[in-house]
Amino acid sequence: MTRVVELRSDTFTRPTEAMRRAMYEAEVGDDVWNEDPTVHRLEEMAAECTGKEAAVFVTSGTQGNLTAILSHTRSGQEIILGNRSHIFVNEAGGAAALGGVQTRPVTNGPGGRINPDDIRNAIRGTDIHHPPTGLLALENSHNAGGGGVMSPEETALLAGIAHQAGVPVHLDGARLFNAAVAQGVPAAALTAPVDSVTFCLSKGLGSPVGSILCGTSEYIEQARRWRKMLGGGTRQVGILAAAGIVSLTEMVDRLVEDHANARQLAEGLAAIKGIDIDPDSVVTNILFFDVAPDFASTFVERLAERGVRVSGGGGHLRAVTSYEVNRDDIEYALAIINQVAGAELAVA
Ligand code: TLP
Repeated sequence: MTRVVELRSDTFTRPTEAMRRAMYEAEVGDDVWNEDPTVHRLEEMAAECTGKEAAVFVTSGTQGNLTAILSHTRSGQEIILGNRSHIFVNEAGGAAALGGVQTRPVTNGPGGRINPDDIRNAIRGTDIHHPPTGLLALENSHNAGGGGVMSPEETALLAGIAHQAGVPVHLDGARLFNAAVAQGVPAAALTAPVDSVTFCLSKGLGSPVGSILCGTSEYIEQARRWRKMLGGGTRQVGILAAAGIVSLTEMVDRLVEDHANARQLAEGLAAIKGIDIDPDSVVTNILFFDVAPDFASTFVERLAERGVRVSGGGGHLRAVTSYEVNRDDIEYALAIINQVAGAELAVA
């Protein structure tokens, strides 16, 4: 059997043995009736580690972000967000389709950074020709920005600009704990400046399903109604929350290993002819590398045939590390990439 090194995404992680056991043993109730004790426990833990009053379990990051947007805005408003943010690029236009809100993209620079002046300039005034600004949405770590992170200070600066104009701030923290661990700060330091945050249990934290939306108690009450409307009210979901509790207790601190592995992969890739990457830009578990666009799809196919799975297109490829990829897998992947690059990219 071909050895597989799964680098397409940390979403491919399968639940650990401890999660499967916790799921089997979970005490459950009907969560639409607010009677699932395991969900309550997970929501309390999530609120505590993000420093928010309350939290609600949602089925995915996409549902969490959409629920957050619907709970902050009303139809006809505009939300400011990065032009390479997941919400803008990868969430099927849900905010426009279901929330009636217009998106106003500002530039995500290297690492996903946003220039504070761009936010200042994007906030609308009172001119009746313009849609009122209803929300600023940030992302940390930044997926398309190669897993780049925002510090508590940067977050506070950007959020402060919005708040000064009376605009609330949502953080898409799908990989919030990667951002926290990479900077050696508590997650709550990254979420203190924002009004709401979504984080995912089903990425590097290994749960099979689930994300959490956190905010004030009043806001989360509203979010529960929107979640219901979006079909996200689920029943004995303590089965999933049980895995989520394992994610938060056992899977956070070890993310440093994924970051070290991503860094090692980046350094190895940088030494391969035909591959372009700056290893210093890799700070969490996501890395992008460039190959000649003409060869990219053959390159990805040849790697996949040899069990090394990366994603992306147009010469801009992505690799994501997770707990299912160890040091030895990184070395193996680099050896395969080296061989395939020698055959496919040397002529590029
Ligand atoms: N990202 C997925 C793909 O959709 C690209 C991945 O493999 O990285 N916010 C961010 C920053 C994300 O990276 C993702 C998923 C989401 C939200 C959405 O989460 P899900 O997939 O649970 O809806």
